[in-house]
Amino acid sequence: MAKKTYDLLFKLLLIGDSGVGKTCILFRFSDDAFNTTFISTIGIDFKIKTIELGGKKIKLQIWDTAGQERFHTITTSYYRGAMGIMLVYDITNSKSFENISKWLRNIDEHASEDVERMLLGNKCDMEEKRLVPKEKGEQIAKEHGIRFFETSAKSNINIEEAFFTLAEDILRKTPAKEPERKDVVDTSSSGGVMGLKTKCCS
Ligand SMILES: Nc1nc2c(ncn2[C@@H]2O[C@H](COP(=O)(O)OP(=O)(O)OP(=O)(O)O)[C@@H](O)[C@H]2O)c(=O)[nH]1
Ligand SMILES: *[C@@H]1O[C@H](CO)[C@@H](O)[C@H](O)[C@H]1NC(C)=O
Ligand SMILES: [Mg+2]
Repeated sequence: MAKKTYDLLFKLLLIGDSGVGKTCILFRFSDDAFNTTFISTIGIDFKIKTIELGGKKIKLQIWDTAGQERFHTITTSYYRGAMGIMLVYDITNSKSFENISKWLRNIDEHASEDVERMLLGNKCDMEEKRLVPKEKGEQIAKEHGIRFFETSAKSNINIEEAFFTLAEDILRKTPAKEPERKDVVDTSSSGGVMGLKTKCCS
C-alpha cells in the first residue's frame, strides 16, 4: 500500500467579487509570488499546499472561484464540499465590501452548515486609496461571528496567518482519530483485517 504523505485533507474555497485579489492571495500562499497583471479567473481553479499543524501534515486543497456573475452556477456548486471559506473584499472598492452580505447569503444557501468562514479585506498595502475603514470589516465579521484579517497579496501581509488560522479552526473541530489498537483485532475470525477498519468521516 502506498504511504500517505499527509494526515488530513482540508478543502478550502475563496469567494468574493471579481478583482478583489483571490487568485493573488492564493498565488502568494502557494508560490510566494505576486503578479500585477489582472487575469480574471474563468470558472474555477485550485492549488494544493501541505502545511504542518499540531504535529499533523495537513494537505490544503484550495479552490479559487471566479468572482464574475456569469460563473455563479459553476462556482456555487463547489461550496458544498468546502470545510473552510475565505470571503474576500478589496479595501479600495466599497462595492466589493457592500457585496459581502451577498456572498454570506450564497454561503448560507450553498455551503454545508458547519463550514468555517473567514473575512479578508485585501489590498491593505494601498492605504492612500482606502475606501473601507478597517472598523467596518471588523464589525461585519463580529456580527457574523467570524474571523477577520486585512491582507495584502502584494506586500505579503497576513496571508500565511489567514490560511493557518482557518486550518487551525477546522482542525479544532475535527474529531481526533482513534489510536490504532492492534489488541482489539478479532483474530478468531478468518477475515483477519476487518477489525482494523476505522470509522469513516467523509
Ligand atoms: N495593490 C494590490 N493589488 C492587488 C493585491 N491583490 C491583488 N491585486 C491586484 O488586483 C487585480 C486582481 O487580482 P486577482 O487576484 O486576479 O483578482 P480575483 O479576485 O481573482 O478576480 P476574479 O478571478 O475575476 O474573480 C490584479 O491586477 C492584482 O495584481 C494586493 O494585495 N495589493
Ligand atoms: C456586486 O454584486 C453585483 C450583483 O451580483 C454585481 O453586479 C457587481 O458587479 C458586484 N460588484 C463588484 C465590484 O464586482
Ligand atoms: Mg481570480
